[in-house]
Amino acid sequence: MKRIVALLATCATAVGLTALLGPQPAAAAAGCKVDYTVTSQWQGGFQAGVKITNLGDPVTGWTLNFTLPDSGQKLVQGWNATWAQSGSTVSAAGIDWNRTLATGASTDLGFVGSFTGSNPKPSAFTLNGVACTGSVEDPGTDPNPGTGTPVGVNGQLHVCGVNLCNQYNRPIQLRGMSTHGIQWFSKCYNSASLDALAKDWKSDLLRIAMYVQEDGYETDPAGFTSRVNSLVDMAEARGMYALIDFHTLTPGDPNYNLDRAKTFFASVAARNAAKKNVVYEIANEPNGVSWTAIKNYAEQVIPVIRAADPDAVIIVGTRGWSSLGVSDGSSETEVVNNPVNATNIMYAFHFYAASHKDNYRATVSRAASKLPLFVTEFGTVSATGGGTMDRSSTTAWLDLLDQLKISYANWTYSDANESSAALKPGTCDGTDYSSSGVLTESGALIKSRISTADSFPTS
Ligand code: IDC
Repeated sequence: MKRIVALLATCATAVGLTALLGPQPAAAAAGCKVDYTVTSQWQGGFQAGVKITNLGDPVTGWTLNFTLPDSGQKLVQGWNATWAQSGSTVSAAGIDWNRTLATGASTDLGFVGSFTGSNPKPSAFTLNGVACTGSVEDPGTDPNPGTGTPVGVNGQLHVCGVNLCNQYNRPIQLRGMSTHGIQWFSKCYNSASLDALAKDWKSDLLRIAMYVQEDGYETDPAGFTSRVNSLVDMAEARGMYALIDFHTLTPGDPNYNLDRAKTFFASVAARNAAKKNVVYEIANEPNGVSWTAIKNYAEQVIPVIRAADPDAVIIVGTRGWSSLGVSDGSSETEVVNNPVNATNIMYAFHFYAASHKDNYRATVSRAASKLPLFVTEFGTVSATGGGTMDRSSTTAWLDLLDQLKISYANWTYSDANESSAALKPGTCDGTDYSSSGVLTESGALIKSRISTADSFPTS
């Protein structure tokens, strides 16, 4: 087939082609649509999303080409494809998990570019040499709208490349909420509140924050293990993923809790091994401790989980309160250069939008093409969990995470008397979790982001 295509190309102007080659199969239908969006722009630079939709016959490999405007635009770095620039032409070639595109299928790429002067849209988008002039009505991503929960649609998750992938081996983003410390706010996690989370918020996941210290697990291991398990079941019954968060915080060295972690994870992994909705987060926020020490902890806890539950995704906290080291003056390179020796794992990144801004976002943009990242905790406020909500920083963050398909959980689905809480104080003493009146400013913003339709690929 390749040979014929090459020949056709060479002989494109020749007459009598049919006579030359004999009867031809009908030419493959081709066509494509490109949605190009500048998702953020700053002095001299910008980030763009490029969504390709294949409107022709299925392809098993593709290259997208486009022309940068004559304004000093340059490709700096791209993701979800192999990117190159030659002169003003940029090419992006499909990679292992997205090189097959069925008819109507889409894939999202993105890149960071630099520019001088103005920043117009690139032109002449082609897919495998065919101009992407197609248009489609909003394709709608769920073929059976209203049916299927996040777990029902996506099934057992795994890590593929730098992405979280579903049972169809396609990258997905999960958007959801974290509990507050279950030792303090257990009254907030009941049938009514979890129904609201699944149905009204359309949350894909519940992160179960089990503090180890601060009156948490260490005071009653059996009791907290059983409380976590029952929340896993409640999430499962509603089709939500459950992130089991071993919420270490103070002391910051996870090795302080190594024996407890082994005991806890051996138990929850054995008990939940057959479930498809469980993801393990082995250390919330290591701090004041080196990456080497965190890695050493991870390499002792991960095998304990694997022995009982071999196929689950496991998330490893990172240095500097899960900032990939940035809050400790380091960067993601310490992880890239010395990754945890295990497969099917991701790395945690946390941010608080009022405290962590452009340099943290730049880190995530860079790291996302090298490391599988999961934002297992973030706040719309300052790192204290209080203060004023930062709407613009939160929006910039969530746009970035959507673009990169990075999953996230917001701190917190609780009625704590602090601005990071999504529910107003006193809500959990009542029965209404659904009306807009129970939402804080942060809750309203986050619910509006989480409750939009998911676009989980199903083939
Ligand atoms: C905060 C809670 C607050 C509690 C404090 C100490 O919001 O009510 O008193 O912990 O336990 C984190 C941590 C998370 C923090 C949160 C806000 O993972 O436990 O919760 N935060 O400070 N990292 C950065 C911020």
